[in-house]
Amino acid sequence: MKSLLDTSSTQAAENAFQLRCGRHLLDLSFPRVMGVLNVTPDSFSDGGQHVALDDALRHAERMLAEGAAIIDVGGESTRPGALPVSPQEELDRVAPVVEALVRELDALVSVDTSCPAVMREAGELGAGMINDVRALEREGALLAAAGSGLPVCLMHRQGEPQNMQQAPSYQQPVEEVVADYLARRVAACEAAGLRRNRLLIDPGFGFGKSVEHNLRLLKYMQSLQTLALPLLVGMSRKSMIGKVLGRPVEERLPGGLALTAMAVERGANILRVHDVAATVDAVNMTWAVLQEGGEPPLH
Ligand code: 9MG
Repeated sequence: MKSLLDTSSTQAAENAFQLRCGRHLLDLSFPRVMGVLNVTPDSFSDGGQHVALDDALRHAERMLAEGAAIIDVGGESTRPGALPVSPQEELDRVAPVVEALVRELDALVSVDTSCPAVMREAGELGAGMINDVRALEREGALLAAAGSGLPVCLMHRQGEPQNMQQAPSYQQPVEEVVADYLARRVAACEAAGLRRNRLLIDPGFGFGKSVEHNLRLLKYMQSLQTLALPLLVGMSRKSMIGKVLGRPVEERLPGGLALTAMAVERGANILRVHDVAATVDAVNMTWAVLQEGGEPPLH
């Protein structure tokens, strides 16, 4: 008979909710917020504001104080129509910021990149995660990510930023994103030596999807749980909100919070957002309902 003092199974259950991210252990037993820090001159919703190192640090510090668990640093814009940058240019933008966030704030930093050279450098710089909107499809990315030792978020997209919103087309969006694409990328990662306990998945809202595709993916997002991997979603300020509500980018927060609540109810583990404080409140409120009260999580 199992002793009441034997906590091994409880610990195993708890560990299933923890993600090793370099020096950090990320607790995913409740939904976490990832703050967006773009270090590009052309990012769609905060373009050019946080390029200077000091500004980037202050902005990240504020997001952490507001409850962000992760800061996602990106040096190549992925907004529709964005042009690619060279690996060196991307490294020059990202590296000093990652280094400073780790050194000055001891932050858990995710690096938003598809570039193998940047992935290789990310671990060395002290980053804790790789966020790849191309799901490690670029040549050399699987090997680079595997060698970094970091967890990787694999995101679905159709097309490339330059053309992805021109005519997105699916027969069955949910099945094609989950079973046809993400499941295959997970298998490719495992074949390259990236174990499942280092993988997260993301349906890629807005990446080669019409408004109808996005709404359907969110409505049926529970389907992603069949892959039994942590689920990251990014809908903050995206055009799906603008198109449904007729709002410009700076007026999309209320719509985004509604989507956040629905995503949490459907099993999202990480919410990638620009507006951290408001999102933390929305997450905590939704979580309190799902838990039927109790303490809100300490973000
Ligand atoms: C970089 N980036 C922009 N949008 C994103 C989203 O929805 N998910 C992830 N993982 N990254 C994103």
